[in-house]
Amino acid sequence: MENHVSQKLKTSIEKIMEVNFGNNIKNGNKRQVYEAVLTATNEILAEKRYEYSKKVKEQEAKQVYYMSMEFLVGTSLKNNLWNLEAEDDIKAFLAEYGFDIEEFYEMEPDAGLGNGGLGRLASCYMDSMTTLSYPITGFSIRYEFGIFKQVIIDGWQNEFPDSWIDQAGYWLNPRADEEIEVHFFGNIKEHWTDKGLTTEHTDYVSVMAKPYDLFISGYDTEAVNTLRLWSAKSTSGFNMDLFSKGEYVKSTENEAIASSISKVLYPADDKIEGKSLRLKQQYFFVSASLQQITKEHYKKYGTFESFPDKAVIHINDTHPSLCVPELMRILMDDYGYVWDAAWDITANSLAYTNHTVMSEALEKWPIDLVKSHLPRIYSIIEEINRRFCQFIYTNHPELSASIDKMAIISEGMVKMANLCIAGSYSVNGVSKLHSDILKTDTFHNFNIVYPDKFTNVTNGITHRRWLCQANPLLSQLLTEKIGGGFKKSLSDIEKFNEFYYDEAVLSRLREIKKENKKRLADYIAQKNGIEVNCDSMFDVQVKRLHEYKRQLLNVLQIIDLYRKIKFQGFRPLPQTYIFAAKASAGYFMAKEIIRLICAVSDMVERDPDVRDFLKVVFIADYKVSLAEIIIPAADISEQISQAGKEASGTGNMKLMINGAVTLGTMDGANVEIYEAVGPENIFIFGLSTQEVNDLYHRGYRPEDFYNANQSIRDVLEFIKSGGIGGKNFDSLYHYLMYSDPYMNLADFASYCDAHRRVEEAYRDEARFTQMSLKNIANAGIFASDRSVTDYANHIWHVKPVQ
Ligand code: 26W
Repeated sequence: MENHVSQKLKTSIEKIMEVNFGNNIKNGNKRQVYEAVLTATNEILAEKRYEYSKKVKEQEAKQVYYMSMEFLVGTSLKNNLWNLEAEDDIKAFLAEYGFDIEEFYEMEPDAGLGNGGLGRLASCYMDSMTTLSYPITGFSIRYEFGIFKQVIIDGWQNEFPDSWIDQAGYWLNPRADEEIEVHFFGNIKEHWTDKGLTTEHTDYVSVMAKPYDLFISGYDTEAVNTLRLWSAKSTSGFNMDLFSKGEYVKSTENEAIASSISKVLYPADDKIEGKSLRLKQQYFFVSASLQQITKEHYKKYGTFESFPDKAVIHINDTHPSLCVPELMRILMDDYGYVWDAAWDITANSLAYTNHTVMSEALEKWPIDLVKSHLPRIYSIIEEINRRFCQFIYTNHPELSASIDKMAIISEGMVKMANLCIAGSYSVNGVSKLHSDILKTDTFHNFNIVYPDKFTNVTNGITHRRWLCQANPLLSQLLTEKIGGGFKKSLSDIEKFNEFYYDEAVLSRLREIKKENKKRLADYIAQKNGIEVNCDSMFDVQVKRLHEYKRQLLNVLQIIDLYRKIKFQGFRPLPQTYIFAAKASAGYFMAKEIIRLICAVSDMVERDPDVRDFLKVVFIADYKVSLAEIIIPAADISEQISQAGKEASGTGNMKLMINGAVTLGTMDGANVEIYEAVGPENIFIFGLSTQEVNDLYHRGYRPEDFYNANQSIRDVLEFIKSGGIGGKNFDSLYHYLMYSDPYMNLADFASYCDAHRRVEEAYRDEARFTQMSLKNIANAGIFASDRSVTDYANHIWHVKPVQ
């Protein structure tokens, strides 16, 4: 029976064809009907949004405000139609007029408003919060250009602008009626009034923040939440005087300066870019969002005493950490609260999640930069720091020696993580191991001062996108065998364990994996011109390119295997190594590693002695929609970061639920995957976090491992001698021989041994399929539905609004 949403959608599509194009679906062209379908779907969400937000207001429900510089949304049409349970109906409706919905899915560009894990996690959480009917609003920036398009030319990464709005802007609902002004630069003047010392901000430069709302759908719920994206524009706009004086460029200068704030996403992932524009971006969306949130709260409740009971502001890593001083500024300067009252409200309304322990990613801003760009904010940070240091000296004199490490302002820098910890009531990591490292290492002094603040919420993924929509064949088999309940609550998927010995199910799983491999093989043939063997084992490593994620270790093992096949008559089972990864634009070593992977791929492709056993493919321009094609086709999930470096990982969870078996170190959430599937359904190798720390302290010398291992010597000398297609990789040879900071050589032998164990397991088809089934059936806890419920119950203390 067709659901009423589908009916409304069809009517609306026809209406839009008439109104927007003076046409009808019968005679409309693909572009027109594409636009009508997206616009109609957006309208349905807008109506549901209106109803739901009314209910939230009526029930005076506590709301979550999720502050993030990144939301890696991907495409939205398929997800929204699937969540609205209208996909099949609309597919059939369009087919009646000769339109293939799959073509519309391909026409929609990804909304790539993020770099990697942190941004995608935020989007998975928006889907889960909405499906579970929790009221949440996401806040970020409407970047005109998202994450760059990656084009590989002669093995070298080139970046091109990603103009996504033209084709996907239909999801963005402009709200000019809710524009907000944000102030930069200028001076602060303090004067005593009858109300005490007040601070005035003068000679500031104003930027107008214009909101665009992206509606977030959920599955089987009345709820629709909002992701509000701020766009920057000048308050003074075009300068007619200058123009009439012929100063054409100068006349548009203000607009250019203002709009540059929301022009482009910084492509840095795990490495800070201390650029002033990045600081302006952070303050811009934080100030606009907090001004809106406080204005709405005050209009409704007339006081901020109740603020911590009605709102929680979540800081997604340190990038929105200016929430701490900005909320203080608003409460004191705009609403006249005294310091202590303002601090009490602030520190009880903010919660912070850390996503990395990489020192180069822990943001610090030069004092002068903050002082010049945000004078009022800096004066408040100074006072927060003064009171914090006082508190430490008084209450924890034993920590006075490490005040420089704990202080918010020290060594000429403003340390954003310390500001977040001092100004939030909750600090959590994103996997058990990571949260332990935060407490025992990264923030151990703070854990002494605030033991109750530190908790853990292990990451999760929305299985509706990453299983049901990306792998419909597997989703169908699960529905047949265990019912459809798992779509709403993934804990049901555990029932699939009952089919561990069911031959029919096991062979169906193999067929499904083969189908998904064919789909990926077609993509690779089209994009890379490489024919991959779908009967070979697909070994996949897809994630941002970073030294600590050790794509280099993966390619070193491949070179070793290549040499064993070519020179030692080794005849392994056919295997295909698939890589996809973007490197931050200025990250030379990461780009060199991409160049090596591409060179190995070419070398193998040109080698008749080897290419029937081995294929290596680097698929360019990794993004959400590409991950949705690669992940369902994977047999092996490479999660090989140096232990202690990957905070959690979420790709590991996506690959697991699609039946890939993990080959990994005991790092991040791999440890919890190991606990979920048991030692016989995962391949673990390498040094543990403790062993890594011990080796560091003993002094790690990569050449010791070179001297002790013939294969390492063979592989490195092969690289040095131009063995890889005659190309020069001296920089990587020296990097491995004389620094190798992430211990690729120390874990090489154990890693190669693990690969031999993988091959042996994969040869036993029935056994391997059972391992695959175990990974699917035990993925329930890695649902982002479980993660957000943990946040809701243990950190945010919010209830669903039915
Ligand atoms: C300042 C530049 C910058 C930009 C982004 C520094 C750090 C980041 C992010 C924190 C990097 C990131 O995405 N971290 C990843 O977050 C995921 C979600 O929690 C984790 O699963 C990954 O392990 C972690 O690397």
